[in-house]
Amino acid sequence: MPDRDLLSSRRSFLGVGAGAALFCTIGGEQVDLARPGAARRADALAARVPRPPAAARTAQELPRPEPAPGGVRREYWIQARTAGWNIVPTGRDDWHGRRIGGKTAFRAYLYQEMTPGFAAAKGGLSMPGPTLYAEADDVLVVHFRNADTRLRQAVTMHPHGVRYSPEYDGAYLGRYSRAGGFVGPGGTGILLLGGRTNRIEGNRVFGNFLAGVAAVEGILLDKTTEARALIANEVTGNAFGAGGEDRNGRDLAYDGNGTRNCWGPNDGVQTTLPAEPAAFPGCPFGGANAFSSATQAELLGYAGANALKGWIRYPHKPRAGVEPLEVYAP
Ligand SMILES: [Cu+2]
Repeated sequence: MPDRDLLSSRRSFLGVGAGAALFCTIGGEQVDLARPGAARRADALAARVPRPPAAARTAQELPRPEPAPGGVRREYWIQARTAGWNIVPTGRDDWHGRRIGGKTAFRAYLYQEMTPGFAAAKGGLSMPGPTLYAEADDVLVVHFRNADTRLRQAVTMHPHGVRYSPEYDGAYLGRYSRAGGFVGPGGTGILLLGGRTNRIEGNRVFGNFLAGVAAVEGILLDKTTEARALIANEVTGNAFGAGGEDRNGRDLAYDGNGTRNCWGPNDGVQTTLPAEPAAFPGCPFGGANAFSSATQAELLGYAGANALKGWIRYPHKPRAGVEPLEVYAP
């Protein structure tokens, strides 16, 4: 068999040793995977892949599949995170009946099912991810977030065994990727992107490196532009920063868009964007808020995978039974 076929033959794939060259192309650059440090270089390149323009459209604008008669909507909450993962848990290639030597454990992206609202872990981290159960005529609604803080790469979730439209394919398609094909790392606790009369009340908000609660004009809404403005939203009675032990990068961030949006009293607010307290009037507040195009530009600059540029990192407080998300150190 000629050498070039080794790479395309699945049967022989595991037989390719260090002597053969395995290349992968990320963001237009080629990485020789046989070289020392190649994985780190590939990860660094993947973290720099820019957010595709088509991925800026929000999922709310997309046509929503509805259940067929007799079916129901079944909602799941799933996050992606990296952790150490052994890709050859038995140490053997049972297909060819031989041992696999060398390094078999790597940092890998894994899926984790969460309780509604991403409140708590429901299962462990795994690859493949959890099985989602539904019956014929149902619609599966999957809330998916990128909760990784180490590799800083956009991720996706691609369905199998169900019918879906291209909008929900969850595949990276270069500059044509849809929103579900490029889910960047987060860092924001609660985000209002436009919206009216939302009450954010009684939450404990801590450990978000970008911002605890952020509110920005909903400029991504192309069809219903009248719904872009933030109107009469209230952020009161929340506790920020877990008693000062697990601070948010910024507790509050707001571009000042709209009218009658008010911000307090809240406990533990130490840092805001912008810094001026006047930008965050307490509740109740009537009248126009003070719009800042500079603040809006800064906040929008942190959209998607660019969120990491805006991170302000504080140590997470250790908590029993919870593995803290570690901070990536370049
Ligand atoms: Cu597929």
